[in-house]
Amino acid sequence: MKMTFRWYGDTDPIPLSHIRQIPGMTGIVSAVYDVPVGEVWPVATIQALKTKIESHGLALEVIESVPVHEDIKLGKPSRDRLIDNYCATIRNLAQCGIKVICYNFMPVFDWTRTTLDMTLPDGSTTLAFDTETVEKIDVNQGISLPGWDASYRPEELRALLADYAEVDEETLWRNLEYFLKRIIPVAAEAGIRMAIHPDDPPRPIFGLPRIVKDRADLQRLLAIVDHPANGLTLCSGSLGASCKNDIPALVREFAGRKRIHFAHLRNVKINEAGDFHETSHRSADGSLDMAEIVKAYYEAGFDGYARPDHGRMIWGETGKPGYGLYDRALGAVYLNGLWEGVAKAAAPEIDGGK
Ligand code: DNO
Ligand code: MN
Repeated sequence: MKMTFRWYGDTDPIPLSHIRQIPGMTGIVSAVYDVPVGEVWPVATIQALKTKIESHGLALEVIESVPVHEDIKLGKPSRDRLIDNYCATIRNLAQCGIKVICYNFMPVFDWTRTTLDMTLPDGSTTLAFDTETVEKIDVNQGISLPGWDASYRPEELRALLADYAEVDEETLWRNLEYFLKRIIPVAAEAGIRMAIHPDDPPRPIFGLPRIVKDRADLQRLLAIVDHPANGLTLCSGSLGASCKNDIPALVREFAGRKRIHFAHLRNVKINEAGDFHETSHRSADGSLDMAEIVKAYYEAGFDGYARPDHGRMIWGETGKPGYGLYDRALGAVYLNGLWEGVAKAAAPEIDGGK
């Protein structure tokens, strides 16, 4: 398992020199942020990002994310040009030594939360989702939830939601299939592994379809193009927001089939109403058994990339909610500790089970 850390580029308040000091940190997960969605990422821009990261002794082998244009998800005629561009970006990334591309196929919104700063008993703050709050929102009146307002103007959002009125789950599957059949051969030839991130939370919201939310969806997705280049980002916190998903079992199955290329490791505290909040990574603090999850990866022979995904805001830190330095650093070290424990128990003769 190669531990990595997400970094948002030059505007990220966390310096690479600090990330490098996290024990066991091997690389950065990042993206090109100044190219509009749907356009091609130039080699020179990717190379400059990589050179900067490498100058801090860290690797850049995973991209999160290359966003998928809404017209592709909607199946609009413009998708062919946009998919050509996506393929060009895949080739350019491969040329710069990238190995894994994370992406998602969630209509309109990426992860959805109702608050970005719920206070936990210890005074830290965290991201949370309250089902009732979301159910009360009338999308036609406009949506006001934290983190969203920046992405779309109200009239743009209304137009986009109107376009999606025609897209049910099966249509979205067909559009995903069309996309995968075009991009996976290109990725396979370039030596890139595509890794879809599951929907977060793993259920439809605001009447928008969500199709990457449970075991059956993951199986269906992998079968569309049955090749290692068509793989998964297994996000424990996203899938784990549904009590129906058994995360260690999913890891055993899909890492066993060598189809997990990127592990997002984080914990969530869930209830049966579907509400949840993110917690520290420690098993005792949330609903997921992180030790069992890490053990499942170890036993499946996982040698891909992992990251602590989100963290709480602690020690007075400010910045992008979920993406502070301290709690993610603690998470990374805790997860590496779990790995070392499992590895040593399995093979005590190998130093630290490395
Ligand atoms: C949530 C995060 C996501 C993720 C994107 C990937 O768990 O990991 O924001 O980065 O959905 O496309
Ligand atoms: Mn994730």
